[in-house]
Amino acid sequence: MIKGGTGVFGQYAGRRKRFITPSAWQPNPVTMNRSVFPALPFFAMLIPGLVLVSPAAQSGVFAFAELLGEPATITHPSGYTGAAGLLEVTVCIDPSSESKSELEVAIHNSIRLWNGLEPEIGNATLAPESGVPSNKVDAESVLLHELGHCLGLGHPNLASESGLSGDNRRFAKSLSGNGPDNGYTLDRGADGIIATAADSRGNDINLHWFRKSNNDPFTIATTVDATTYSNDLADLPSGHQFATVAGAQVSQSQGLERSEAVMHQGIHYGEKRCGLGHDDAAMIRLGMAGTDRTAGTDTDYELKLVFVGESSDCDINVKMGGSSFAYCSISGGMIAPNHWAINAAQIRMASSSLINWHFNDEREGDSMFRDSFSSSN
Ligand SMILES: [Ca+2]
Ligand SMILES: [Ca+2]
Ligand SMILES: [Ca+2]
Ligand SMILES: [Zn+2]
Repeated sequence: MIKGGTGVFGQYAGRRKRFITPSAWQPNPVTMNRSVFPALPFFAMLIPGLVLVSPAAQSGVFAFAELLGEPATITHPSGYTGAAGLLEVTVCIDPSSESKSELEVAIHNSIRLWNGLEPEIGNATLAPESGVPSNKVDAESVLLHELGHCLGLGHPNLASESGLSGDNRRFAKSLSGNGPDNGYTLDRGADGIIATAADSRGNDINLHWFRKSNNDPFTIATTVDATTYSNDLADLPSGHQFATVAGAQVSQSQGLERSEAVMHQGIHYGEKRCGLGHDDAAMIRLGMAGTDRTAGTDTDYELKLVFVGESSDCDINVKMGGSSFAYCSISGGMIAPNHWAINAAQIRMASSSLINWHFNDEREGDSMFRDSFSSSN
């Protein structure tokens, strides 16, 4: 859908790509504000068998950076205009959704995590440790990921939209580069491990923001802004060749408990991501540093997601039902050079008749609240 007279519109889902770029489009931030609506449905394909046969398969990136071909892009949640303050983002369940009471628990728990911004090591567990049956997909983990897209985050890994398959989707998100090496350059480097600092990526153009001091996405800087994070490879620590991705295999290669960025595409049957990764929290905080990319100034915002209830009139509307596995369809406008804000976001998750969803019936945080009352006698 293109709204307005001029616009850039793009849609990609898996291997099918379609781009329409009206010739009238000009990169002018003043006039683009209202008229530019890139819409990117993101989704993780789940192929039964592939996931089960390869259970080991599958900081951060902003939505629109790849579509626009512009590494400097930072995408903010709905409502941010460049002014300081509390940014409330509303979340609704569409009245026509399936499994509304189950989704409400998943939304409650996911909002708690995105609002908390408390990264965890060991956040990605597999069955049986996860508590998710090995023949089911954890709806809450998928919703948590899709909410991240709705807030402006992309995949830190090349993912399905690269057109690549299998393990190659785990390399760090990049543009493929032009010239003689115009495809993705997928050399694992001396360590043989995908998506590490030793990767040799030829002319691929990095889109993955990393912590300048250590290029370690399983850590986070005290202050997150453009003084501490970059996606310019020239800012990597000495000896590093590319951005390290917060993928499960990389975490285990570092001797950590299994950890993976929530925004890393690809989830397995029986897997649960029960907390944010450091990379996820860092990307939200980088956005919160605002249009000047400097923390502690009058462009900074605090992000607060708020659950409203049953409606289709929120900043983010969630609906279960339909045939695609899961995606968040977003549109946005430019608010400043290289800064975009989402202006509409819809999450769609497949019908329970197609995906064997697991629903967590525990509202996190509530039990602790009740305990604090009972302990007072
Ligand atoms: Ca490597
Ligand atoms: Ca290349
Ligand atoms: Ca700022
Ligand atoms: Zn995704």
